[in-house]
Amino acid sequence: MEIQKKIDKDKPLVPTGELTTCEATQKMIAKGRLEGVETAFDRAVNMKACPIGAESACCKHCFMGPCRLNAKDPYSKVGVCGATIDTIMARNFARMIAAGGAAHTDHGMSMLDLFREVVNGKIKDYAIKDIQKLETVAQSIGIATEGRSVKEIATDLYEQLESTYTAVDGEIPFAKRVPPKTLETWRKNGVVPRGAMREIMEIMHRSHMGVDQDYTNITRQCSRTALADGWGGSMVATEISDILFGTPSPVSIEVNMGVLKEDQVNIIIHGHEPNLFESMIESVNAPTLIEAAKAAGARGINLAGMCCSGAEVLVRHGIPHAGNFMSTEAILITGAVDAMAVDVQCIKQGLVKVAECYGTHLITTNPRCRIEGAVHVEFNDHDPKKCTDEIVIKAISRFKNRKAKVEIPRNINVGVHGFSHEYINYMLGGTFRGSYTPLNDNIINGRIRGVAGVVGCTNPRVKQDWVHVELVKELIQNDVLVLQTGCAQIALAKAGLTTPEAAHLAGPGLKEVCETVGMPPVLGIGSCVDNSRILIAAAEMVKTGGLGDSIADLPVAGCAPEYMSEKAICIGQYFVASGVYTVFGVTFPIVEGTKFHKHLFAELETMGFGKWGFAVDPHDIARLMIAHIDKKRKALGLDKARERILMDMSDRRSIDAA
Ligand code: SF4
Ligand code: MSK
Repeated sequence: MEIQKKIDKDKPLVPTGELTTCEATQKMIAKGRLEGVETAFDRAVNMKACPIGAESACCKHCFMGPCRLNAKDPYSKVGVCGATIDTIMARNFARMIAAGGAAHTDHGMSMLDLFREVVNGKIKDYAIKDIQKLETVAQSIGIATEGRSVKEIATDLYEQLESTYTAVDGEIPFAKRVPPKTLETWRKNGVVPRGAMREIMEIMHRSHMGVDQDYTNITRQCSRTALADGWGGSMVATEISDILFGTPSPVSIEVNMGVLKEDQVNIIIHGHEPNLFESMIESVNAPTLIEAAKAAGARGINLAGMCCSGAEVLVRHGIPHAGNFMSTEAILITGAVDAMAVDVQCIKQGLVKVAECYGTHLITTNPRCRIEGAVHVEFNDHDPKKCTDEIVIKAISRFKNRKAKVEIPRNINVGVHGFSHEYINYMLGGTFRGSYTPLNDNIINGRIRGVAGVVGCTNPRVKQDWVHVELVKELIQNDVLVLQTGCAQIALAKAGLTTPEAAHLAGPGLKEVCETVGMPPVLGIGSCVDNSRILIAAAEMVKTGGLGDSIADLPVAGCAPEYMSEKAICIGQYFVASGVYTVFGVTFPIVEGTKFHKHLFAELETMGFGKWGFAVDPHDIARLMIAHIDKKRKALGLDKARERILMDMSDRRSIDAA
């Protein structure tokens, strides 16, 4: 085994229990340290965040700079060009949104390219799996379905949805799904998106040196670009993936590193786009490849997902999920992973070194994402199994020649995930009267206090999973129903909170609802592009009635307590622009007390949008979210004031023991 020799054995290391609450990850960090293998956890300790960059008080948009302002005294200086702290921070924020939105919309466009080629018959390895969903999506944007063939409907749908990306003028197709009063706010403020390409191009232009230097005007384009992601690129990705691969409904899945099997060929898929994984499922089930694995001495081929690739397929096929973002290096330290195939987004370059140490094949598959030192086997939708078969063959050869010591943590947890908007509708109302009325009724009668979206990544700057779990425990104990996407839901699944049995941890009202319906108090609904499902659910709550006229009226709040990516900033901004109070943890890339900060954290709400919030401690985050939910309940005339239940130590112990 090639050792990285990066770990300085004489330097005291942070105890693993302070880095993560995930036991399996703790064990693997410790094993890695003994074997001289470094992970992002140790790098984060050694790489202190730059305090000026952390608050976005620097600019390198031209070569008269780079310019650094003083975050402690933000109005004491301006850049060489005269740019103020507000301009600099707003431009940096805009570019984060451009990058995050580009990632989601490019993913969505890839799904739409695939859909087009399936519809016109040029791709035969995939087919339209959910015709009912095809019809519903088509109807939602005014496409006639009655008496028309699947091909006719799908062709029209493709043509309309293409404008989500390419329209140079007008409004994106899914603007038709936005509640009228929310749409009115967008129109009044000039933020209804045109095609994503136009919005991303404009935001890059505006944030160039010497263009937009009014932070309120830059924020307007931030909202427009982010909405082109949430109600555009991401929503198309979700809807087309459902049409092609099936709309999720709840399945019981196993999570955590214990899903690896020592006597089998282990293959991990990590990234975001579902097509690679869908083809891999076929490859690992091919009799010839199973035979080849057996001939190599394995009992079979074991496929698991990580990060959002894992979240996509666990909700459609019940494929086990081996861990979230911060566990991707750690799992390689088990020595049991024979191949890790990746596509796009959230793939740490550090994986290459760790994979090398354990002889694991790290395989890139997407032309957008090659990594120096990784093997590239290109995935092509026209012949997908050529790539996935080759990955399996490489994994089998590594199994046959395994040299690394294998140590698989025994940790396995079970969760029930896959609560698509469609399933929530059915679950609450039944086949013949599927609707959100029972949800709204239970919010109105106070059994459910409100709804929270707790989403996003894990980040080595905070203890992995801890903030997610503590926050969600407190929310459900206060009768707040929690919806989850991305890596967040894996943190909660590992803590056992995504099963119907976890209802006993909820407050009395939410518990009663969960027990009646048989649902968990924490609903895992998909990957990070599937935050669009939360937008659809919010729109449906408004449409159902009794909770106000716009998304901004709803007793809901959002949070990404351990976020790390620019995509998360873009998601946050599209929730804020849609009317949702959205709290971020870890750090916030803006200097507090500045005009731009006040604009994002207060003024946007007075304009009819939501607003941003920030806190690091999970209980502070819960306090902010619950206070906001209560404020909205009060405005709707729903409430006598209710007390927020604070967990004392004995409560926490009883939850931990559960
Ligand atoms: Fe400095 Fe202005 Fe150039 Fe930014 S745009 S680097 S603030 S001179
Ligand atoms: S994978 S963006 S770490 S949720 Fe979507 Fe997880 Fe965040 Fe990546």
